[in-house]
Amino acid sequence: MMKLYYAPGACSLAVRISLHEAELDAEFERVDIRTKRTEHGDDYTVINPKGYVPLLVFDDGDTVTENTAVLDWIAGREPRLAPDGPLGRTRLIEILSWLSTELHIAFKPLWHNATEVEKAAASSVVAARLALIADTMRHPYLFGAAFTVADAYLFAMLRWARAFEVRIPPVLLDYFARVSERQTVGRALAEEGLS
Ligand SMILES: N[C@@H](CCC(=O)N[C@@H](CS)C(=O)NCC(=O)O)C(=O)O
Repeated sequence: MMKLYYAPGACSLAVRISLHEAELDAEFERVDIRTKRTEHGDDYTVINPKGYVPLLVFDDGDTVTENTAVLDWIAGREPRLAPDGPLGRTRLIEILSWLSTELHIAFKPLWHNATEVEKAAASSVVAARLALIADTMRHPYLFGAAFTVADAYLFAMLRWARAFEVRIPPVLLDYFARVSERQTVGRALAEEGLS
């Protein structure tokens, strides 16, 4: 069976939600991203030299890292989870790339040992990028009526924005509440011991 290496509440939560949305079975192995040990006591840097979650391992042992690639693979298996239309897959990569290289990266000082000044600066960068997405998103989900893997990624990051008390536009707070109500999201949160 496929295996996802994850850390509770990390960006790998987006992958767990998306696997559930796609009804793909997987096992899940927890990684302590500080000590780089897995729940079975293995050295994670041997399994994934990047040291990051998510890592998806297929039945044949082949692996995929990077949220953009992993989420796009899931959307390839379950096209309902990508926007439709001739540019659907391109639009998906466009937003996943932005979520990863612009939004996700902007949180890094909040997670790590940064000064208060650096954290305040990071918080306003995150807030500005959330405002941009609030202005450009369709409703009720990022691409309109259908929930996609990009929504799972944004949801995981909105959890962090709330925890770090970043300013979140009201439209995204409503969106967060809506996504939270999905059965797959409730299941994923419960599986990671989160509420
Ligand atoms: N470029 C990677 C980044 C993944 C990433 O930042 N993962 C975080 C958790 S959200 C992590 O594993 N951090 C461990 C560390 O910083 O050492 C991706 O897009 O998948």
